[in-house]
Amino acid sequence: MSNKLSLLLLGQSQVGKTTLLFRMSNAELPTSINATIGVDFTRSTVYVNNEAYSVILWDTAGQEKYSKISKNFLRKADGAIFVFDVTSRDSFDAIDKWIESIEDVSFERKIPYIIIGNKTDRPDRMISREEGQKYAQGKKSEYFECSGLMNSGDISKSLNRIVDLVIPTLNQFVEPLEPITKKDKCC
Ligand SMILES: Nc1nc2c(ncn2[C@@H]2O[C@H](COP(=O)(O)OP(=O)(O)OP(=O)(O)O)[C@@H](O)[C@H]2O)c(=O)[nH]1
Ligand SMILES: [Mg+2]
Repeated sequence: MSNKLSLLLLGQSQVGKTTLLFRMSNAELPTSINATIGVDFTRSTVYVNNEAYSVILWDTAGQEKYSKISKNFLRKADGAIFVFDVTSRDSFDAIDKWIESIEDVSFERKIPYIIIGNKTDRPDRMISREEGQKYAQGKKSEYFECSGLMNSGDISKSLNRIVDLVIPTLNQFVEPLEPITKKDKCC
């Protein structure tokens, strides 16, 4: 089995995806981060049961004008991380739309995903942990919280978990479409 996998980070602009990516790859956080243009990537190594997995983390742009590009990358991803900002209800509501996109492509194969509420360091929180958890449960998914800025909370735990969920789905056998036989033809 291959020990390589790719994960996609999706969510509204400014929720902190790029910041989380720096943290997940243990890279030093730059003093300022520009809005992502198109799609970018970084690498990380995750250990599951003492086995090393080489992970490519695809960072997408949250800005609406890039949403088509971001969604297209779902086809190439083994798993997804949906991020929202716990101080922005708008960004929380937007998660639904991103999840729908994964459902659009998942007829081809199953793409596991998790949900992260970011910016827990901020005092002006709008979405409680309970609300995030309840939402994730409703989607049969799992919820994590963190602060990318402070490098605190569930950052590595969430990365480990999504890798864990993806491993059994790697090298999934996709049923070939049945060839049309004479029998199937109506006339
Ligand atoms: N307070 C706080 N600010 C954060 C946190 N994470 C990111 N930010 C800030 O939020 C802003 C946006 O962060 P980015 O990581 O660029 O957000 P993004 O989701 O990649 O945005 P796009 O590339 O436009 O989609 C930056 O000013 C970050 O410093 C956090 O955990 N807490
Ligand atoms: Mg970004």
